[in-house]
Order: sequence, then structure tokens, then C-alpha cells
Amino acid sequence: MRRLILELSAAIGLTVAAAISVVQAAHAGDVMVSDAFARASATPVAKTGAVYFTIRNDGATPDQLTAIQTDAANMAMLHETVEENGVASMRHLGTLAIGPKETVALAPKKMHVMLMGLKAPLKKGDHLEVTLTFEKAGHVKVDVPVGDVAASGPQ
Ligand SMILES: [Cu+2]
Repeated sequence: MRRLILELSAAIGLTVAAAISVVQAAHAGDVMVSDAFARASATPVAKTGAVYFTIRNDGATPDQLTAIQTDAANMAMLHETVEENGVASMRHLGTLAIGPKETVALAPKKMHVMLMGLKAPLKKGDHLEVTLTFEKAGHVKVDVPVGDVAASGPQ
């Protein structure tokens, strides 16, 4: 009996580990996307939101992120946060290049995917599906868990 319980718990442990790895990373070709998260909306009437993740290019040639799509919002685009004279503002980036063997992290105060025209406010615990299109690797479907209003990483 004791042996059976041990084997069962080992099997459950493996299942949980497998499920977590599926949630934490998605890839196509040489491109891997991991550590995705979104911030919960601060108000129930929020129309914009931000999504963050890390992109790694394991290939020997450069690739670039060319399009972002999600059913959670009317539009999703890449934004860079720039600070000039102490004032932070956002700038739209058309594409994002990822060099061979390079890792690029979207993070608060650096870069984010801006969701514009949210269909519903983002609630902690929700999951969004975001599809990233790379010039060479193609489409990568990313599961994005929603964290706290001020989340700085996946929780
Ligand atoms: Cu923005």
C-alpha cells in the first residue's frame, strides 16, 4: 500500500511538472517564448492592458516578431517605454528583431505588448491566448496568465 502511494504521488508529480512546462513555454522553429504574464486591469472599465514575455532565438540566423494577435482585444501592438526629461511615454515598434542565440525580454518600463480595446477587463487568474508571428519561425501561440495589477513576472 505504501509503495502504491509512493508510485502514485510520483506519477502525479510528473503530470504536474509536464503541465507546468506546457504553460511556461511555447515554441515554433528556433523561437521559444516563455515567462508570459499580463497585469490585471486596475479598473473594471479599463480598455488597455499590457502583456510581457521572453523570446529566445536558438537558431543561427536572425528572426523578427512581425505581428501580434489576440481575441482578448481589438488590437495588440508592441510598445517601448521611453523616458525623456523624467516623463515616461510609449512608442510603437513595428517589428522586434531577435538575433541568433539572443534572448529578448519584454518587461515593465522596457517593452510590452499593448492590448487596445480590451473585450473585457483582465482579471487575476484569467488566461489569454496571444499569437505571435515571426518572420521565419511562423506562429507561436502563447498562454498568458493574468497576475496582479502590478505584477513584475509570472506568479
Ligand atoms: Cu503601451
